[in-house]
Amino acid sequence: MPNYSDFLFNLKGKNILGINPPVRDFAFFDLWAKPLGLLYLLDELRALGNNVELIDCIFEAPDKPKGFGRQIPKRTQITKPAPYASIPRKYYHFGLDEDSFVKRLVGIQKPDIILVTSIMTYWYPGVTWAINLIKKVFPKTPVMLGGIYPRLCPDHAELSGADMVQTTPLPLKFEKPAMDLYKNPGYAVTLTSLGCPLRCKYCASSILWPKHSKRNIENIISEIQWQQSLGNIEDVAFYDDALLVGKEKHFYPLCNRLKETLPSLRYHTPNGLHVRLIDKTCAQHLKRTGFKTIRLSLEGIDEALRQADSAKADEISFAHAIENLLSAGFKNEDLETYILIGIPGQTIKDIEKTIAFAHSLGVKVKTAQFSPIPYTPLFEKAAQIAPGIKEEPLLHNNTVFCTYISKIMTPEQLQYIKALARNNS
Ligand code: B12
Ligand code: SF4
Repeated sequence: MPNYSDFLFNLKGKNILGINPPVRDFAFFDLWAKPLGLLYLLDELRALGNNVELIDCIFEAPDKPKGFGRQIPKRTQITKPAPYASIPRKYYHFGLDEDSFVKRLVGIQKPDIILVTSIMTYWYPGVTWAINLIKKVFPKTPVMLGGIYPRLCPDHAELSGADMVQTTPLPLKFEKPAMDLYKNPGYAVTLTSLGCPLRCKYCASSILWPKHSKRNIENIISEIQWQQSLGNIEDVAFYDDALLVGKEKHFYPLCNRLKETLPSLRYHTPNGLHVRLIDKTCAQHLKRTGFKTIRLSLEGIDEALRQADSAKADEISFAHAIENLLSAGFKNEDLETYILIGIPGQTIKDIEKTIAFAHSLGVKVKTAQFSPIPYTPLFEKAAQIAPGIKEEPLLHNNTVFCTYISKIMTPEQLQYIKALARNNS
């Protein structure tokens, strides 16, 4: 498996350009979605004596604000790629268009190497679009592709047009993300821990991060302080998979330091929190520290989910978590839970039951549609229904997998479920 870490960390005195490509998808929401891995990497390469620059195709094309520092990017409707041809939904390019991207490339100091990141596997069309244009402007400059897509689809990513593809984990120091490369970052981002000790059958966390580890608390504090010093920052998003695991030794001391040093910031957990771990003390820490957006992971109370999710939540632990959060001072409208829909074996009745349960506790429901992720046990199960997912990452797309690809439910059933989830009366 190609590993370019020695090559990267021996670079010195070079001009390095980082690229966050546009997203091509049916939908895209900015849930504090910065290219965090690339930003940590650029900061580390700068500390080694290189000059770094960034073109973020998403955040350099803002359309309208979405609250808490976020922006919805500009979108243009484009032709669907062949595997989506029969799907009756509009498909978009989110971010800089071709002219603006080329203009940015042309205006930049000639790079010695270009680093392209990637996030969702099914966002690869934005990656290949960017690499193709980069190659037109800088035909001789080596392009390296990294991020989640080549980690999970290494063979496919070899066809991206990049000269080097990093398919294995890259050891980083995680000092601070290079957020100063943005004119106006809007919000701060952080990762207080890597990976997760649980093993849900639909999740790639343990594949991407085989070991669960926590970062040094003082480093996290200085990293956030530094981002705050860039100006205009009132919000911080945590990207952790398992923020609350080992909470007594890590999360509580971190909360105490955040309250002491950064009391005016609002904190957000766009990834769901483990509800089993939200006891009274934990709920009080979350409230006192200034956590604002609390997303929880109920996922589901049906048998198919029980089998898949390493018992991370059940009715009793979920009800206790809500009670604890409410008595700590959160309002019902602050609390939203993910429920996972469209996993193989789940029925519409199962989903109705989970939604009714969450609503009975006054909690808002956010439906998260299942995306089959390579190397996970549920990927294999999903491949029995939709074998094409093994060859074509576009078919992992959460927006269309459960309806048009696996046909686990009809589009009408999905609309019905979404309406049911929204209707909390
Ligand atoms: C934060 C997060 C989100 C955020 C947004 C993230 C973003 N930036 O856009 C939110 C909450 C919005 C989100 C949403 C979803 N997510 Co998510 N998310 C994550 C999470 C937890 C962390 C990503 C991250 O930033 N990690 C931290 C950084 C440091 O890691 P990294 O970027 O991988 O960087 C490392 C390397 O890749 C490398 N690297 C990065 N770039 C480059 C570039 C070069 C050149 C090189 C050499 C190296 C390199 O360096 C780093 C160190 O090794 C991952 C799981 C995970 N643990 O990684 C899931 C994950 C990416 N999400 C996933 C899923 C399924 C989803 C959802 C579909 C969930 C759902 N069902 O609704 C949604 C879909 C969103 C959408 N619009 O389609 C899946 C992937 C699915 C897929 N098919 O690709 C993951 C892997 C989780 C899982 N369940 O297994 N997500
Ligand atoms: S608890 Fe969350 S991060 Fe951990 S394995 Fe399960 S889904 Fe993945």
